[in-house]
Amino acid sequence: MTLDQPAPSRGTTIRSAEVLVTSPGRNFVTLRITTQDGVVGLGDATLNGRELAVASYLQDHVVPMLIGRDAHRIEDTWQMLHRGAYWRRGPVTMCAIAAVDVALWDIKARIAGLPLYQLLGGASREGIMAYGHASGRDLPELMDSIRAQQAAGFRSIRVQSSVPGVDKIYGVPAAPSSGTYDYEPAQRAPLPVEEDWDTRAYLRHLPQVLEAVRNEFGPELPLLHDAHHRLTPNEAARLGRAVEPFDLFWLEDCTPADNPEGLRLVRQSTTTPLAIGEVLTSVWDYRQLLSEQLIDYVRSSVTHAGGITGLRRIVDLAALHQVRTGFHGPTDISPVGMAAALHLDLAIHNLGIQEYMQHSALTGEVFGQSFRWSGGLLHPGEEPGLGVTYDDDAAARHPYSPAYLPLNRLKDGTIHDW
Ligand code: EZ4
Ligand code: CO
Repeated sequence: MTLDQPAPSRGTTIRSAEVLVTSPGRNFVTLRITTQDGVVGLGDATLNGRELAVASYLQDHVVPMLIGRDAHRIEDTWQMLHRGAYWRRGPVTMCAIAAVDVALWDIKARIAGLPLYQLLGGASREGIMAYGHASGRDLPELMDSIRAQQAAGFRSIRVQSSVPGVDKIYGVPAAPSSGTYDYEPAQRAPLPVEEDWDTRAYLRHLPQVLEAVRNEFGPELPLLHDAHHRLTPNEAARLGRAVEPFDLFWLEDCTPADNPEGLRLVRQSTTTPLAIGEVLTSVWDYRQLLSEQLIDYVRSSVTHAGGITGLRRIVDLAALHQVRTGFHGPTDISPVGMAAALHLDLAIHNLGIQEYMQHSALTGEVFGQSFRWSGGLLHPGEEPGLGVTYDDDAAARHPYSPAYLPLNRLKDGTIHDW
């Protein structure tokens, strides 16, 4: 077939595709695609703690298939990489596909001379509501952290807390962060660090924390919380019910989504809104969750769910079931992935909220960004394409450094969901 082999002289033919690994404070993998005409597109391929697997997938198996293709053919390229691999779904594959997809959207929008959101249907709103992150080892520290997030402009805030009897817990840095919240769960070390977990202590403690926060800040402030996959459906049902009086915007990952039937029990037991999906990578992963209306918010990211093209399939299925979005936006989504999310957020109708954890100044030395942040709202800006640049010299100053997400153990040493 000649379809996949456009004439090499065409200006939009892909001339090169480079896999770029850098670590300005944390590891990032970026795909840079360049056309014969010299138009450059960037895609984020960062998979926290498994970065080099995606880099190899791209370098060894995807890049050779891209050279010589027409950069304009985004859907065809997506289908080629998805169906053509034979092996389906999974974070490594979908992250690699995402990087190609986003880089091609970046190129298409730069050629059009438009910010990417204009190609996705144009703006559906003035700006994107974003939530920040607060945490504390005790209540006074937590209240200070919430105030610091409000001072940084956030109008919606995720609340994580230490639990008495648990030494190290997800979402709470060992020391209070000054200014920006810079929690990074992946520790730079040759092996994963270990955290611990006690479900009964957590279920007793969290409702008291949320009650204190609600009393301190009043009824208006939207509050979120992440249970990070640690509960059974029955435990999640009990927690959802216990925190109902404190009016959460959402309870995130109350159970692992591997068992969607389990969410039926949670649903029947509580009206606390549920957000799930940061580890899900495909619309197929969401079919039951959405068609049975078992969740309220979709948590996937552009970076991990097959790019703009892959995530849009999930967003549109969610819309049929009155489910809204809350895309995953920790600092392990690179500025390229965040920009792609913001363009999609601005364009879609069923936006809920966007997670926003500001990147460090060091990360900003490598990735130039053009988004705006004001009044608690994000906007991707008006630069053609994604609006993100990549500085090779700055990137070279920060070579890859092994880092892993933690392991989680119960008191008796059993591995638990982290
Ligand atoms: O643990 O991005 O809601 N946010 C989260 C994150 C994830 C990390 C994993 O890489 O759960 O903090
Ligand atoms: Co989460």
